[in-house]
Amino acid sequence: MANHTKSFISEVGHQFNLDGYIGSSEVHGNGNVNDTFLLFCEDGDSLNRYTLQRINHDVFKNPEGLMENFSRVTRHLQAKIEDDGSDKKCLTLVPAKDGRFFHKDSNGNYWRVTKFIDGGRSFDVPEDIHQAFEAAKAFGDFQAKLADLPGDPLIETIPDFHNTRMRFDHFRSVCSKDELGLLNAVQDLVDFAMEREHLADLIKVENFPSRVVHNDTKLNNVLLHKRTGEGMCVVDLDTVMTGCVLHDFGDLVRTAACSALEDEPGLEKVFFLPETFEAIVVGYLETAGNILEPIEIEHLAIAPQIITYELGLRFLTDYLEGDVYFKVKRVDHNLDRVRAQFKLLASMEEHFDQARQIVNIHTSSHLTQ
Ligand code: GN1
Ligand code: MG
Repeated sequence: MANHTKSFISEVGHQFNLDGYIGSSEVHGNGNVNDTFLLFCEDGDSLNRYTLQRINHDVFKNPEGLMENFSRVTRHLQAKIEDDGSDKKCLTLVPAKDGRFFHKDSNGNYWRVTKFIDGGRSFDVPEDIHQAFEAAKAFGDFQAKLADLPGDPLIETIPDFHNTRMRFDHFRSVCSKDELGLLNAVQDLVDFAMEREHLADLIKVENFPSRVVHNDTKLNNVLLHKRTGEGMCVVDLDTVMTGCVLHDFGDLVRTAACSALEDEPGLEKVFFLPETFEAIVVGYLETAGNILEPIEIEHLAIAPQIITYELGLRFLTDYLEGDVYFKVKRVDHNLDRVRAQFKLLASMEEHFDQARQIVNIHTSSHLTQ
């Protein structure tokens, strides 16, 4: 679906209230689900940039409800940022010409536009520990700011998104059918997953405080200030909904306390980084520490293993189903992802005692404050 022509992208862009006219556009980012473009709008002497996204409605079945969440969340965050008088940023929706926050094209695709955030950078792998610390502060701050979101609960943009038990059961059923005959070649990965079934039941959202969380806290979903390195803006709000803070914490650890890319084929390069983990714990507690309950703190050390396992299961399931969900850029891309995630998980398991100690050190002082 990423193959939209430039003229089509311009046509879609024209449905929104942009300042200036669209001079050019380019494909942007490396999301695995939506299609993202940058629009460059010429307005007299100034050049305005916007981000245009097609919402993948095979994945997000209720794009209008999703955009309602998006709008509520960004308005709430914006008001808080203004109250604080801080220089943090939040995504700003640009309305379509009909006043709605999305445009539905003639093919039934849903599009939205946000203002491009200047002055930030995102990283797939952190360059240093400080970046992981800043990202953790930013995601913790995001949760803390949304703790008092008024009104009805947000709609569930993807039901059971982090229901690891359900992900496991689906994986097992796909294995037992093996409709594409791919199972034999990946038996080692299937065995690895089966041996860890107990992880599927350790974090069930219904057993934890129900909060507004991000649910997709990869390191590259936070922009860090280019000059100061500080966390500046949390992006990718499609999965913001009621959930458990541990999935956010865990997913940041998965992507930031890891030595390599999520799909790194050279497995010897993939391992868990305990010092970075510590920086994430400290950064996260600094902003979200006050909202956390003991049951959440008790699961901080295990949470990264759960989410890494869950994502490994999802990638492996997608491989066995014929690459129908995640975008793939090369042959066996999903398999590279599974191997890297399972290698990371094994490395997390080796360091589990150390991770627990790190959490204990920082949370005991936190709890007695
Ligand atoms: C997908 O599209 P992107 O890259 O923001 C996925 C996440 C995964 C991630 C792994 C809606 O996110 O759950 O963690 O890929 N999003 C959805 O890179 O499934
Ligand atoms: Mg995402």
